[in-house]
Amino acid sequence: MKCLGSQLHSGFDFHPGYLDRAEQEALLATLQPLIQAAPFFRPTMPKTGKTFSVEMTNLGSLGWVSDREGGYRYQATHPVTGLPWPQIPDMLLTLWRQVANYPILPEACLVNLYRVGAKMGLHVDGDERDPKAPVVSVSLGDQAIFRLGGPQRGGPTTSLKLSSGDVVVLGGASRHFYHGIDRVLSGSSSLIPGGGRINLTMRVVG
Ligand code: MD6
Ligand code: FE
Repeated sequence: MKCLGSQLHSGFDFHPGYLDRAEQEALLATLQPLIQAAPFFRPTMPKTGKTFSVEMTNLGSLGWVSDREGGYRYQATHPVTGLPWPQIPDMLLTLWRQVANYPILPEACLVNLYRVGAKMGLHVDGDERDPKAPVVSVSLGDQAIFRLGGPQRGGPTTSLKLSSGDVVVLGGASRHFYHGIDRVLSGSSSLIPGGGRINLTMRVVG
């Protein structure tokens, strides 16, 4: 466990190399048929309808989606196929039990796919009702520059390079800190066929 300077005792945990290469390959192999059943889609922004550069899908009883008409929300079905999301695999629930330090299991696992040029602007994960539950994030594939700020937009930020197998926990106060992905270092990992980065974020929706 490592804390970052100003985020000390904020509930932010960083576990570099939490999954070794064999575990990363096993997790990716487990994900492949689930992603085939619930293909990546490209969400759009509320109101503007601008498309995200990140492609997304979900696992669990609820999944996070966004579109111009409905805005940010959780729903039980895939917006394109109309089918329920595949279950969160045991491997991920086991990881949650190991690092989340929280008695309730996540209902939602958002799967983000970053191909060349994709990034994610600074945001707070704010669509969940349980404010005490942490968000647990697992990174696979290419390295990414993760930016972590504080509770207010425009405050100081710290950058952190996330590599394949790294796990981040946003708990406590950091649960509501601004964060985003500035860029992905294309070609930095051989894990994902076709290249890119997958990030899994498990959440208790409440
Ligand atoms: C990403 N992660 O790593 C984006 N959210 O691709 C997130 O937005 C995130 O890493 C909540 C908690 C941890 C995270
Ligand atoms: Fe987030």
